[in-house]
Amino acid sequence: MTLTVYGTPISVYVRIVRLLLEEAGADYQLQSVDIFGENRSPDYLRKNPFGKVPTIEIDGEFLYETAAIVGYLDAVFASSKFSPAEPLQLARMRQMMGIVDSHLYAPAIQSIVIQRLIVPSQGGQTDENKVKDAIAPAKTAAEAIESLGKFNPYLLGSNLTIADFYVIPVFIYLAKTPEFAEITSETPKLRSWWDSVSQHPTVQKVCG
Ligand SMILES: N[C@@H](CCC(=O)N[C@@H](CS)C(=O)NCC(=O)O)C(=O)O
Repeated sequence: MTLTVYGTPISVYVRIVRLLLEEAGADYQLQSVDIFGENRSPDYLRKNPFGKVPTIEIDGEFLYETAAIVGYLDAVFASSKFSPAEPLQLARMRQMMGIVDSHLYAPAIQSIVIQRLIVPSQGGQTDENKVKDAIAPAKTAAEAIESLGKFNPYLLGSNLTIADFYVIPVFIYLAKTPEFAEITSETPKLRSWWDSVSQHPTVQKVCG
């Protein structure tokens, strides 16, 4: 079985997939596709018509959308050990993935991280209004995850799950911004989860 992950190692969603693959000890290659134009090339759009990374190729089949990718890879490479067997906890995992997709990624990454870290690094000026407006929705998402989680020691209990893989790459970037303190001010369990998982060797390897 030959597995290729197309994308850039700086992408949150590529990191979600790679965290699972590294934890599973799976053999794969990362084929660079940047998000500054290469992802809109005709060649890449044939693999993923939305121009998003990641896409994976497995024995000639292409698969995109991270939730579908990680579900597939977990089954094939890890005997589904990163998905809870108990139905409600499985639903909680998918709920957290949905919260990241629909309520955390946009304010945390597309607004706060882009404005605080990327724009200034390219000589631009942070749009403070964009940052300010993004704090409340990101805080709501963090508080929702806190209220749904078990935190002993991972989000859904004693085993790492795909829910952890979804939140970690967002927090890696968000924790570098001053807004992280406010966003997590009411989520002490999420903060101590973060203090612990951020030191994990796989997290350092994939997201460091
Ligand atoms: N729904 C997609 C989202 C993936 C996504 O947003 N990837 C970002 C990088 S983290 C991307 O490709 N951005 C490039 C662009 O939007 O042009 C998934 O779950 O895979």
